[in-house]
Amino acid sequence: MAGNRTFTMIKPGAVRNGHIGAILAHINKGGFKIVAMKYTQLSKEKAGEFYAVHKERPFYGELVDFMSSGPIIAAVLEKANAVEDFRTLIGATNPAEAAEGTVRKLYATSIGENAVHGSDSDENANIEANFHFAGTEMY
Ligand code: FUP
Repeated sequence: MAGNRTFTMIKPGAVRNGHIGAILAHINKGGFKIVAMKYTQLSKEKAGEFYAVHKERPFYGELVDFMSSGPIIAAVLEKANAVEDFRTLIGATNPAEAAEGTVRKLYATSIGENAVHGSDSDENANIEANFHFAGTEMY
């Protein structure tokens, strides 16, 4: 059975470009309830840990530098079929390939600076939510 929670980050580029409010409104209009949220900045070490699965990829260093370059919004979202529906809402990893009206099509500037993160499985949603939030911070 598909889970009902996913984890997202509004990445430093979208925060710098003033898109926090528009992206949160888009998420709410998409039917997601915010069950946890914080405005925070990842250290290089924490960003490296979060993206450890990409350690061997050529873009890993740039990804870690970018994700620790400024504040982010981290949030846990709730909706039926949350992981899949949120990935539909945000669009393809590369904004050039993202569907019209998706968050990445509207607010991302490149594949590396692609506005938002969305978990890719229920298992990772749970791991990522717990990476950023204590159980008592999720409502
Ligand atoms: P997604 O699940 O859509 O966030 O995409 P991935 O897990 O494949 O990639 C994670 C992050 O790595 C992306 F958000 C941006 C970065 N990335 C690149 O910079 N270049 C690439 O070719 C692929 C990913």
